[in-house]
Amino acid sequence: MQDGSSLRNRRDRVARAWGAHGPVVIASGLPVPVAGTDQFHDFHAHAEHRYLAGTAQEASVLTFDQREGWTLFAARASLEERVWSGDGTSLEVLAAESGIEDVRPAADLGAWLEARRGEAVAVLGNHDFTRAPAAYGVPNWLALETAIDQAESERLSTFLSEARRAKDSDEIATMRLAADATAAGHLTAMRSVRPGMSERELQVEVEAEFFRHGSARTAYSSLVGGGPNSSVLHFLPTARPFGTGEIVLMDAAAEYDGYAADVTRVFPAGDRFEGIHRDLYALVLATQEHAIAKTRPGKEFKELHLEAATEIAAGLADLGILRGNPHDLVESDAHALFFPHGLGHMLGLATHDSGGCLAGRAKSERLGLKWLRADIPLAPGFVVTIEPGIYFIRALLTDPERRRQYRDAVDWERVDGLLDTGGIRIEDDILITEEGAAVLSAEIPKSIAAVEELRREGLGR
Ligand SMILES: [Mn+2]
Repeated sequence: MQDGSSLRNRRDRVARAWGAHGPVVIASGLPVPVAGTDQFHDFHAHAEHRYLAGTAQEASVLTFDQREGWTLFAARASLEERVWSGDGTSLEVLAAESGIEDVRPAADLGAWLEARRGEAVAVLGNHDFTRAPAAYGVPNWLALETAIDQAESERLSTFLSEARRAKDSDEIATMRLAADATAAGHLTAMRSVRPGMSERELQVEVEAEFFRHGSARTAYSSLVGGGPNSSVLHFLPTARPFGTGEIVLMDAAAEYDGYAADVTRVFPAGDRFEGIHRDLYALVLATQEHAIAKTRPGKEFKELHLEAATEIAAGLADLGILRGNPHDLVESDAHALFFPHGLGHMLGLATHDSGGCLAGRAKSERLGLKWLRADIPLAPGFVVTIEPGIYFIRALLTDPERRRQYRDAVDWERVDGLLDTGGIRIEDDILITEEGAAVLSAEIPKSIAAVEELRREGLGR
């Protein structure tokens, strides 16, 4: 999706934001071995390298020098690697993909550093570069006596995180493809689930559909929890079968060309949301839709979070689970016993993308705010998730200390009867536009009527 000219614009924009500085080295990262085997973990190029180079090669280094501009140093396959893994991407192809004219073999990086002897270098990307320079083609690292400017490295990295907040048109197009593949997976999974099917079997259905739609891997480990397992915020699927009358929480998304989607849906294993599940689902959905409607440039994400928390507190009070005024309940973090995480986070080259906190803002230690991953005024081009939830988490709700602290704010007898309820989260990916917001994952049904219709269809009723 990225083309060379838009990558050149991106690099120019970042170089201007950086201002005056010495040479910069931005490493992609080295393959990470699986200890005790001859295997490697799935390679993830560092987002700073991928963002600026537009490529995701192992052991690659992008450099910048204000006099000479950008150079990409790429690892060349050894004879053994060519036999077992193939020749790898040619320098010509890398030049075309990155829009960088000056692409050289990694073995030339030492000479580039030698030519800058005595200048302090900023190191960005994967810092394994300074621990294993030989693996990047620089065996004579110590002899080069390269001085690394830590403060400058941090300054440039911070600027880069800020530059990456607003996505350019290529990035948005790629994120739409990630959302489309994700939608295909969710639709298939929501149709195919049935009582007796296991969490693992549903994971297979959703992921297969991502891959059929052009995704090379999932954006994160797919989370699938049935029944009480849905109350675990990040539950990895097991062989446990879904029971009749249970709900399923599925938080799963495709990665496309390095860009993540991040979507959660909850649906019945049967064809209807029943009882408390129906009430809680309606409350989470209304909260999510109101939050999306208020999402626009200039809106403070933390404010959006606190408004959603207040709506959840009011709804839980209406259901007789919390007691008191919703504003007081949020002030005392009582709502966070049921909604402990943040309303959402930045999304992009990482699922929890960089740049979520405005410089100078400290993270709160309050239960209701400590897991909030974004504290920033929204601006056009940002992509965030909006994902309120309500959970019955035993670790929080059976803790004697919390029961004392929130003695009057919670109807504990009622909570005792609901401990196996599970959890509900509804999550979409939101692009901030000039006028407001666009929901990238809008194709995936979430109204009770639409979800139940899909379930009836799936069960052939
Ligand atoms: Mn998320």
